[in-house]
Amino acid sequence: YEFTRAITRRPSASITDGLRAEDTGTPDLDQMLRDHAHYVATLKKTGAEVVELPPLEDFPDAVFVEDTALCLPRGAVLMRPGAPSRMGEVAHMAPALRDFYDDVREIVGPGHIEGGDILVTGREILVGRSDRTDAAGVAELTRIVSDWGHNLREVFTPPGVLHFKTDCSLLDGDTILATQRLDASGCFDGYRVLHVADGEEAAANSIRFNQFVLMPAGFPRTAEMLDKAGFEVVEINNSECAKLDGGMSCLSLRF
Ligand code: CIR
Repeated sequence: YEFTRAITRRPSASITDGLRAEDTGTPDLDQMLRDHAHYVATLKKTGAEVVELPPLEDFPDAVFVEDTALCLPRGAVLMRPGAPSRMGEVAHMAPALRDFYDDVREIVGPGHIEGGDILVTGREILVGRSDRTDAAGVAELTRIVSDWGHNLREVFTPPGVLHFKTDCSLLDGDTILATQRLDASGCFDGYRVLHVADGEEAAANSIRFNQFVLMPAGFPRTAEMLDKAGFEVVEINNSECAKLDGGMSCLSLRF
């Protein structure tokens, strides 16, 4: 959770065509741009260098950069999204990663894996199988990260939940914020787990970035719980990304 850099991408007008499980309204670009600017400014406030890549009109979901790569201390891995419309985003991310990493590897398939299903903790890498991430994708990533000395553990994203990190986030090396439904699967046994408040499940897609916990706004009981637990919470409006099943983690690659 201590980072010196992040990569983001500005939302494009095509976000109105972004993928969503359920139609809850058309995202508003101006509002999303304001929220995105607040997000980027918050990351920068920690002293981190934040790369802001230009919008990609041809890829409506490209603002959700997290799904295109995994950034680790010794190298980065380009993902192979399970959503066909998102596959082409990866090639647009590759040059930005090569600016920072000498070792950039790639999931070549046939499996699929998206960054939203990967949680890196202080002791291991958890990967949740989901509609976007399959066994072959997990197996290919396992081979790559074991070269860099990481243990990877395959777990499962609850049915109906887009990504593993839709329902959890890392608060410190050993502490996880999670929904009850995900924690009930036992995947966090041995960790300290804080639960989001009942009815505030969407608050689980938060991120710890240096001194801050960036949280989607509108979940007051979870925000208060985190505050009492000693975390410095910054609430960021997420109404427009939420219409596309996106939250705080999706909007950046952090390393
Ligand atoms: C999608 O369905 O792929 C996008 N609309 C949302 C991606 C959210 N990404 C994430 O949770 N890491």
